Amino acid sequence: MKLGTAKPFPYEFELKRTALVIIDMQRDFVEPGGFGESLGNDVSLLRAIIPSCQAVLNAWRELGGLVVHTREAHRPDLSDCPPAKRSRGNPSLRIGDEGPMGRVLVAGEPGNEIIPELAPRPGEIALDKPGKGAFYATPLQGLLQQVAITHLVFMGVTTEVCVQTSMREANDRGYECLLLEDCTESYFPQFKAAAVEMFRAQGAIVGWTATSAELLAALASAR
Ligand code: C5J
Repeated sequence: MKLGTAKPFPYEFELKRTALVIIDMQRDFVEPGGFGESLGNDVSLLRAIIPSCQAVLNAWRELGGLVVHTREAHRPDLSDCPPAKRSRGNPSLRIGDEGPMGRVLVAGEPGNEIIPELAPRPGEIALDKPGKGAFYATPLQGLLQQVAITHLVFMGVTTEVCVQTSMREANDRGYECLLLEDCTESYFPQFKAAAVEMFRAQGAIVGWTATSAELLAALASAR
């Protein structure tokens, strides 16, 4: 398949060698009343991408493509949360504290679940990651190698934090990465815009960008 209008130049991929990676579409980041909102963020910005993410996920599933979901999640004893990470942010609501949807960024808590609109299905990979990147302290690379994945298509939040870190980690590991611009969002629109420009600058130094419409058209022609 080829996305002829991807930036900065066409992106080619084989579905069986490509995984759709959905970063951290968790209730605590995306839903009103969660951790993200408690930090003063407007979650409606993030909620706006749910329909385009759903459209891509549904089309990907119909073609039998591999799907990877991630959650920013720590063990209940916080042994995988370095003090340097926990001590920053909102001092009155830290990682592991009791928040509006259970303990903040702790595995198994209600706020840590992926939103129901994009909930993982049996057979899909769903990973807890204690860092911002999807590869750090997770089995992701081994799982992708087992099925000979070479290309990754990214969606999720937030663009300049966990999506950016994951895409850069993937790029350094040799994956050909595409970011779907209308399937990723930030609480800070200017940070998203800058991150998107950075990914594709200097001849795709981190990877490519495209819209969900472009990908959906390519997937439809493969049916
Ligand atoms: C943040 C994330 N923003 N998933 N996490 O802390 O981007």
